Amino acid sequence: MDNRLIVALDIFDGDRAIEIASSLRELIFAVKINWPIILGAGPDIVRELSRHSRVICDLKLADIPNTNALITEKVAELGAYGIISHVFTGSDSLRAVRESGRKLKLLAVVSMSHPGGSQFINRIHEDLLAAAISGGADGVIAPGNNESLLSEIREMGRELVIVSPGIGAQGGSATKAVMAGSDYIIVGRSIYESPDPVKAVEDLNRQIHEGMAARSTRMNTFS
Ligand code: BMP
Repeated sequence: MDNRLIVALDIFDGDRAIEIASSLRELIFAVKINWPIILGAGPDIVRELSRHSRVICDLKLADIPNTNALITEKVAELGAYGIISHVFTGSDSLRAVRESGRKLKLLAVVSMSHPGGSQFINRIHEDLLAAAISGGADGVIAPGNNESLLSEIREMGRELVIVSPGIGAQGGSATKAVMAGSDYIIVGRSIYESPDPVKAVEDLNRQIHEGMAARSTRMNTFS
């Protein structure tokens, strides 16, 4: 099965996160964790979740190269699969993440899905995309609920892996996002707040596969 769904576990409770990850392991590509669970359950949650799934640490790094490198070193040590970094701080900051976490998949944020995204970041996505590529990113984060921006980013980077949040709670459709260019879909609340997360994931997987069947460009995959 070609799993393209990444589950965002934006919760505090480590045991619940492990329970969700282990129940979904055959159905998803990875889990994505962010500050809520790292602050709620401690950094070892990365190691524990890694027993059940690939783990992408969404720390949205936005610092000078040295600080970014130190954080990345720890994330790699904890056994994560990937890391998410901002790139508006410049290619040198992103390159520090690349060099400190050689084995990590590196995703750079080039545009965002919330309304405030249009205030600054989504206006400079072309420059951010160029900096992401020159900084050594394996893929970029682009909004699944903004199909015109997604298509534009897809057009600018045919070889790019595009990973998209903004589905469900933020209004986007997984099918439409994949048709517009997303290679992987991130979903949080529609899964972890569902009374039946397995069913929620099965429904989303169906929607993603509908998008894949209707898509005109090829799907890119993490190598
Ligand atoms: P939800 O499906 O509950 O809206 O969660 C989306 C997830 O993707 C959250 O973890 C959020 O931090 C992340 N995200 C986002 O929503 N928009 C972006 O532009 C970038 C993100 O990383």
